[in-house]
This record gives sequence, structure tokens and C-alpha cells, in this order.
Amino acid sequence: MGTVYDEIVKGGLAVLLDPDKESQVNVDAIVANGQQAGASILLVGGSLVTKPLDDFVVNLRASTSLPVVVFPGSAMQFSPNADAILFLSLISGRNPDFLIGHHATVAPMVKRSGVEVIPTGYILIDGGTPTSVQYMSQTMPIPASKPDIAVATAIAGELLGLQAIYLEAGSGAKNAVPAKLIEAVRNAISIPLIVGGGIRTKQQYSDARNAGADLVVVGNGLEENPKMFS
Ligand code: 1GP
Repeated sequence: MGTVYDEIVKGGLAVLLDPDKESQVNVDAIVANGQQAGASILLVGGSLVTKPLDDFVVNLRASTSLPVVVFPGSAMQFSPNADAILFLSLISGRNPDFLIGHHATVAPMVKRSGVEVIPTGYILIDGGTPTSVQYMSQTMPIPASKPDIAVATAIAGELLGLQAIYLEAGSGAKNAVPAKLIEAVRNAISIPLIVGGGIRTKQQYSDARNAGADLVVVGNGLEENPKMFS
């Protein structure tokens, strides 16, 4: 079996699941529809998760063949039972806790677990409305109309040795990351590009892919309409 990183390189769709919403949404239907639409990865996590992530990961792994990848909002969100973790450094921000602090807290546990680690530069782009990730990280997003800043930040991430860049408009964002900005970042880096936040239609998914996103992450869109890809 290949690595999760190989799947990111291949690209396509990733479905984001929030353990806190387990009782409000139909996780099985979301996963089944996502898989039917060609999803290759399940991400688990969020800016604020109040339930044990590990239980959710273990149940999910028992019910699906897709790799389950931790997408952590803090050091508290780790599961040694996951297939991989996006080891996110919030490089658009200037909050040391989210650049290296949480990482040092959880690093020995991650290393001991043997879980695949994918060092990822996490870049927040203004999605037209204040999002949980902005508030929880206490960082300012890059204006969506300033692709040069996003490009410079992504290049810095690549030069620092990060293995993927994630352009994030924030969960439930009003505006997804603009195609022009995705294209500009795509042309500036050679590591895989992940894009998410505010993608609610098949068209928006295709637009992001056509602009150069390798992996497109959908959370709310599939929660609200599990059949969004049919
Ligand atoms: C959020 O990029 C992900 O971290 C997905 O966002 O829930 O808006 O699809 P949505």
C-alpha cells in the first residue's frame, strides 16, 4: 500500500469530518457519497474539537477503507490510530503557538506512534467572513485580493522544507479561495497544493482543481448535502 502522501500527490477529493458533529450529521452517508465521488482521503479534525478524536478515528477506520488523516486544530487533536497527520504550521500567521508551539507539545507522541507525518504549510486566506480558525489561532488571514502575499508565503514554506501547502478559506467560508490565487500559488511551488473552505458545489470543486489544486477538501458542503457530487 502506498503512503497518504502519494494520495495527496495523485490529488482529487478529500472529505473533512468533524467529530463534534457526529450526532448531527450522517457520517456513513457523507463517507459513502464522498467515496462514490472519488474521495481518496478522509480528514478528521477542526479548529475546536471537544470530543475525543481517537474514538472517532478508530470507528471510522473500522468502517471504511479510505485512509484517515488527522487535520489538527491543536496539540490535543492527535490519534495514534490514524493513517497520517497533516503536521500543520500556520505560516500565514505570526502566532508562535501555531507555528511551532503545539508541534513541540505533541511531537514525541507523534514520533513514537509511527503515524505518517506530512509537514504542511497552512495558509489562511480571507473567506469573506470571520472563521473559527482565525479566532482560535488569533491570526489574520491574507486578503484574497493579494495573491503575491500568498505566493511569497507558499514559497517560504517550500524553502523551509514543508511537503505540502494548504490554502484555507476557513470552514464554512462565504467565499472559497479564488481561482486566480490558487493558480498563482500553483505556478510558484512544486510541492502538492491542498485547497479548502467554502466549497459547496461540484462546479466550485472543479474550478479549484482546474486552477491547480491537487487535493480539494470539502466539509460543510457534504454535511449539508451528502449528494452534492451526484
Ligand atoms: C476547513 O478546508 C476545510 O478546514 C473545509 O471547509 O467545511 O467549508 O468545506 P468547509
